Amino acid sequence: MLCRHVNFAKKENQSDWFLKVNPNHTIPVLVDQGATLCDSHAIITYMTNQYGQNQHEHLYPKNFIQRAIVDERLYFNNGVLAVARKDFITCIVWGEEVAFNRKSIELAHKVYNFLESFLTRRSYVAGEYLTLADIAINAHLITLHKLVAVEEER
Ligand SMILES: N[C@@H](CCC(=O)N[C@@H](CS)C(=O)NCC(=O)O)C(=O)O
Repeated sequence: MLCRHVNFAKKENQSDWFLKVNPNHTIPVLVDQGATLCDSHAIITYMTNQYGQNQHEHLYPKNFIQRAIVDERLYFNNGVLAVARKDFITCIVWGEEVAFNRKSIELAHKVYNFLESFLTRRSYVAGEYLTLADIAINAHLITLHKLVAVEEER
């Protein structure tokens, strides 16, 4: 496997070579078996299906309903959590002068309430085992937490 670092500081994701790979100029990107995947959720589910060993099956269960629950959380991560942390990325990572949007802060609290409702009943966001949903949500949560701190106790 060949890994290539994309230098955001030099806006390499806007360069000609990268735009040929992903016209949407986002990372991560995976090129495998002649196909290009430009979304982290598509990448991790594909990687687990294609290269995951049997002992890692719990990460993306084969059972249809359990898998649907993991998928639902992944869509939530992409469609809700990612939107809530957009201001953070724009301001901190891209250095743009944006005032944090009040609606994003409200959305962050809604996201935390939603996650809380899962985690009070279960140990992980999609059940009793660690799944791809926990890994994907954690990646967004650690940056959103910098904008709107998660309360340690309620
Ligand atoms: N839904 C995509 C979102 C990817 C995304 O927004 N990546 C950001 C970095 S965290 C990016 O590359 N932004 C650069 C840009 O939009 O130009 C995924 O999960 O892969």
